Amino acid sequence: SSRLPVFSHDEVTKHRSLEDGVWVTFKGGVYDITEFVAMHPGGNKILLAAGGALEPFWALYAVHDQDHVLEILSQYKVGELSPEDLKKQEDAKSLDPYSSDPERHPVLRVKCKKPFNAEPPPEILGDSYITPHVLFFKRNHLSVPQVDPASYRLNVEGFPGGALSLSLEDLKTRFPKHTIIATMQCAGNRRSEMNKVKRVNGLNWGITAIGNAKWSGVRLRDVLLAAGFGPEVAKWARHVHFEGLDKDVTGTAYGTSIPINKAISEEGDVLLAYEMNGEDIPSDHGFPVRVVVPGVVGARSVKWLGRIVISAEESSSHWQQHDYKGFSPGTDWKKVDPKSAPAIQELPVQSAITVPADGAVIDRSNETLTVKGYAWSGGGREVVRVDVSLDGGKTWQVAQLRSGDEGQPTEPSPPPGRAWAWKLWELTAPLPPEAEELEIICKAVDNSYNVQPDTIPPIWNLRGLLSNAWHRVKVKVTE
Ligand code: HEM
Ligand code: MTE
Ligand code: MO
Repeated sequence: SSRLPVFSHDEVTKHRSLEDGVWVTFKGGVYDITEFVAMHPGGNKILLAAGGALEPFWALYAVHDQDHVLEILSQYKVGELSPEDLKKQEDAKSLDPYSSDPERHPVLRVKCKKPFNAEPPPEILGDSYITPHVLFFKRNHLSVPQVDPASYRLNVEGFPGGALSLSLEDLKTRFPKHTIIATMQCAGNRRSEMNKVKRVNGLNWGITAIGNAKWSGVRLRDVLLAAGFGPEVAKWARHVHFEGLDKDVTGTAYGTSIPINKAISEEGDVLLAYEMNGEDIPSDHGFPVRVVVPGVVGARSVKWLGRIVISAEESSSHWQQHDYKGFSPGTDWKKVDPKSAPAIQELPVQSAITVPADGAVIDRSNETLTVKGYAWSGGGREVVRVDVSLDGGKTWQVAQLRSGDEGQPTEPSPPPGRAWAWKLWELTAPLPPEAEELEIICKAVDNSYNVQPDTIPPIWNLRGLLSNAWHRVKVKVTE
């Protein structure tokens, strides 16, 4: 049998660049991943492991703890690590950076433990207009930082007059408190449906990487004005960068940016929030201060906010420049050029069915069927209608929309262009006679008359983002 060569740790460390080749070790195997570097969904970070062990990095990014990742790695095996060096590596196993992450509710469906990513069951999400924080989806790229509220400082930088440093107390006392109800949706919500059409890379979110909360804090606009925003700064300022206090192995913080017009506009309602649903922001959602950019993809609502920088340029971070962009269905990992697409900001119109669940069985003795769900659109566009079909799209009925809990007073209509919150919807209709299986579909229309695409293939993209085709569930009807 053909035995692979044995390499020492010293030999492996010589291969740590694209010129000298990129080698890594994993569980005693040696891999030459030079060719894979450009195709890596996590970007250039992969080079951090060059010339050494993957384990400490994959402990931080446990998204790699999946069979398909190991399959990719196995294609690049070139040898074995010497047994002495393997033992040294095992002795040096690093501490778990996630040991201080908070407790989470057991009802959440966990997509990835480290970093923690989870979403609630659909039938529970659809039960409340305001999503309780324990049920609100959690999307963390890194471990949750422990922030001491007493020593917390928010640094606001990039202004000609110098930086502004604000304590939590400063934020709460020096600026007016502002509250909005806003829906937050991850760019990867409903990725699993795209994944079924053709494999995509990313957390396999169902339909509930979305939630609606009441956020209170100060307007970003007020803080920018206090830091020196005025006509002079407006001449060159184009973007506002946000940096979290969560840092990766290189000390790089989670970071991203939004356009200045959204940040500074009174109608933009961008918040530096210190409360979620009337309580201190929970640690998973950004304690003590997070950005809430309503109408915009969740990725821009930076949690554990440490730094704001006003700039002529977009953020240069991985999450602004490489991730969270949309591509053509024809673009694959070999062809993709991140510079060719703009960063996702406002999201397209979305809706999904939370009840009944796909595969549910309905008793024929029920004369009516109730279908429920959520609908939302980005950019402050209001959902004006949700159409529901019980027969795979042949006929349609209009669902009832609501902005509040069942039987409770509803929230007043938002001012034009500031519809940040979702609507819950419901349709009760006679159970179609005779049908043994129903294909239930929903689709929403916003006030720009934007509609959802009917199928996924024309919007499929390699990262599985912006998945907003008609939502379809199949149910069985039994005697
Ligand atoms: C994501 C493969 C090394 C950081 C991914 C994904 C794959 C992959 C397939 C997408 C997984 C999914 O979402 O389904 C690999 C292979 C590696 C490697 C084969 C080694 C040969 C590394 C290293 C780092 C890293 C060393 C960090 C230092 C990341 C990050 C993501 C990622 C940050 C994106 C996670 C997100 O969605 O935010 N990698 N990876 N990877 N990888 Fe790697
Ligand atoms: N902010 C920091 N600092 N770190 C993160 O990993 N994740 C972003 C955003 N803000 C993230 C962050 C992404 S991709 C989303 S979808 C939302 O937070 C999720 O917010 P939630 O966990 O409160 O639901
Ligand atoms: Mo996200």
